[in-house]
Amino acid sequence: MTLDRRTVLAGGAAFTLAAGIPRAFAQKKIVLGFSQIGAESEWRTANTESIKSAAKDAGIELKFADAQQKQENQIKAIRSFIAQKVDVIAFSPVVETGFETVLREAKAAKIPVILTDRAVNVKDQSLWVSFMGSDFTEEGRKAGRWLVEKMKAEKGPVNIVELQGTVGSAPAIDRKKGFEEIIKADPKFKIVRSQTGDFTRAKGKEVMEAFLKAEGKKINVLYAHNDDMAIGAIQAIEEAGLKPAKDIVIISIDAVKGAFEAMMQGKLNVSVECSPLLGPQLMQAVKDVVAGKPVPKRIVTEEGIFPMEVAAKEFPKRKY
Ligand code: GZL
Repeated sequence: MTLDRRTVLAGGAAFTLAAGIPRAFAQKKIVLGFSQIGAESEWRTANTESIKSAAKDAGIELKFADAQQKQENQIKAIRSFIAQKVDVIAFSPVVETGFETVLREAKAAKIPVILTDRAVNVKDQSLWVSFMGSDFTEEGRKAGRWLVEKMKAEKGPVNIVELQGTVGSAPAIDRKKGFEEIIKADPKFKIVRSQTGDFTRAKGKEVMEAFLKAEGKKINVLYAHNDDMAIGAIQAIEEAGLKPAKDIVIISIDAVKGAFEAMMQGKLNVSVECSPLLGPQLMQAVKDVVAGKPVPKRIVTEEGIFPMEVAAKEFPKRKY
């Protein structure tokens, strides 16, 4: 058989030689559509950075949409990705419910969906191929266990105010659940006020001001579902003439740089780690899905807890 310079038969498949590179090897770039919640916190900013840099490193074309914390914008973005026939869709659902219809549309279009960071609450688990992110309930339990240990010598009552994350979001629901599961063992712990601060510094400060007006010096502990709300609340506590981390014990979650700075200033007692660095794992999962390889249904990020006593030592090692 003469070798035609343009066509080569190899392994039963025909490759057209173009510019000397067999077409099969000059593969088209994988296109990933990603719908991000917004830019509400340091955590979210670090998460976005991780996803963008990992896509670049992986040679994956990233179509990135910022929903500004609105579910309707996430749904619109997913529909747009479907229309553009991307290879894979990934997103961090701002709340657990309300995505079933658009996920069915993605399934009908044969576009696999990967959940990152937060879960969705759907009956049909085939609507998404993999969910990677933290165990928020365990994060809440870690916060509760730290408080029980911290207060073991206290007779009580220990009055707690709680700044919840975004209403209806997986982290807000599960961090509350995990924390209460632990503290309910001892009746001296009482959550006297609980309200959402929507994961932002501004709202965290505003709600803490209201808590202080209503409860005043009766507050012993603040449990904030993320560091940004805790940092906002610290400002409110100082403006009320109280000493954060001394007059009011403060527990939060994420372990972002701002939390380490607050702990090194002696204004935050502890932060439970919740890693935003999901980019590399996501890109590997995208490549595996496109290649038809199996991908775990659930990928849990391993995380620690950082009390203020270790903050200065740990800070230089932090990646977000
Ligand atoms: C947790 C993530 C939460 C962070 C907040 O994985 O969804 O959203 O705890 C962020 O800081 O806004």
